[in-house]
Amino acid sequence: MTITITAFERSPDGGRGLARDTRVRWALEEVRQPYEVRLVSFRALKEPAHLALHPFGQIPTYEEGDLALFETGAIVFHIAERHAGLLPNADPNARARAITWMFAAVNTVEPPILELANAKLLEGDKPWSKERQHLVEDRVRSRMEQLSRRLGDADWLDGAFSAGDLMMVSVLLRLRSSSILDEYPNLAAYVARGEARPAYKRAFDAQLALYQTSR
Ligand code: GTB
Repeated sequence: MTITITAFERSPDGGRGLARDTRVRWALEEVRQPYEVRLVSFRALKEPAHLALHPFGQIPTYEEGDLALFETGAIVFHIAERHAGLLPNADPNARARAITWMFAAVNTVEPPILELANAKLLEGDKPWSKERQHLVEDRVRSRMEQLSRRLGDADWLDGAFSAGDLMMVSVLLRLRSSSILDEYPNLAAYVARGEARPAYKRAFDAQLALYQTSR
């Protein structure tokens, strides 16, 4: 059955892979599933046809036959459940821990990182923005400190690479534009390991090519 995902018609990040379709593409590449991409304009995101797929009017969505999903955590989990390669199969406890890391990525680590991006993008011109930005950066650092301590000198968060790492690296990539990631060399190396995976490279190149050809 054909898998179709949605992505921005014009990516505001210019194809740097920061829009959330990249993590879905990455998961599909890891499990070697072909997919098609439907590009959606900002206006079309809020129109009924897209809202029927995604109640919050966002990308990405995932369609496969009768199934339509939104939320990257749920989409990547679905892909990982259906295809071998992203979740441990033999050990149910290891599988549960990998899923836990997926939730940790979107529930615990992503919120302060998003807050930082919003503080810069949406509030940068406010008179109080500098002061607030320090507070927000400290909240990010606090999470990075904890994650860095847990990762230690391991390659991945819990044994072999899993959907938990895919989600966590995807979330951390958003920190690239600040210097915070480099304050934690093991996390910077962790992100680089994720980006070096052939599946990530294919996903990144695919979204970049799309952006370049859609300009
Ligand atoms: N929790 C949802 C998920 O994980 O699927 C969040 C989805 C989401 O935020 N989608 C964004 C969107 O559709 C695109 S990725 N926004 C349009 C809207 O809400 O109207 C967020 C994003 C956008 C741009 C950059 N960038 O330019 O760097 C990075 C990330």
